[in-house]
Amino acid sequence: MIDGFADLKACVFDAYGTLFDTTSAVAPHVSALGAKAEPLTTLWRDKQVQYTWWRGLHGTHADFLRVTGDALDHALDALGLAGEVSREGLMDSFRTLRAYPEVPEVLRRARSAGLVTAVLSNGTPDMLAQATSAAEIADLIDVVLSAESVGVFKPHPAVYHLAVEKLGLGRDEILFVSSNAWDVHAASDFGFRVVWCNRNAGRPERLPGRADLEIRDLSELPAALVA
Ligand code: LAC
Repeated sequence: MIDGFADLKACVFDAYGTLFDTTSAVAPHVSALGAKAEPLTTLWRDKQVQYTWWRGLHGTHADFLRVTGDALDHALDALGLAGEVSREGLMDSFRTLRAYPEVPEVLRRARSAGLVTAVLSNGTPDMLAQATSAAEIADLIDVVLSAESVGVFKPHPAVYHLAVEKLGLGRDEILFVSSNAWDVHAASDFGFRVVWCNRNAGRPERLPGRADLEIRDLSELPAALVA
């Protein structure tokens, strides 16, 4: 077991990119998008994350559904796709993303290891309810926490504090799991134990905090949770 993992009480997952495959939003529309499917996937996600940061720094919060739609509109415009593909179809797909295949088993194994399972995400409560239900994992998650409760997005510390407050645990009793490197660094700097699910073989950011453990996909997580 990793140093410090014996005291863990909860396993808290980021949602988008970690439990849910954001590339699956564009997948049903590939025939309409052709070669622009991949650039759309990347630009949409990049702008979505950038817009959350902009809103946080500028102090002008809007919920994650609005930010996701704004990011999509920018990406469709930038790629010359406005009017060429169904915006509403793409937004519907984002609301019902597929979970990565290993997710249900990993949630079950985290529970068997005695941990509370939770999600801590920028997504709105409605988006998270819809996504967990569509992916049939809602019953495997004990607590769903949305940044909407604090009106600011990650990596603001108020969002990580929400988990401490709602779970009633110390920072070092929480294991936070994210695929997003910037989220990993922030959660670690906040005081959580952190696993980086580094699906795309990214290099570490030059930011405060560090992953306690780096894995390639979530199927490697259960082994780290048992002695
Ligand atoms: C989330 C984004 C950051 O679920 O992936 O909060």
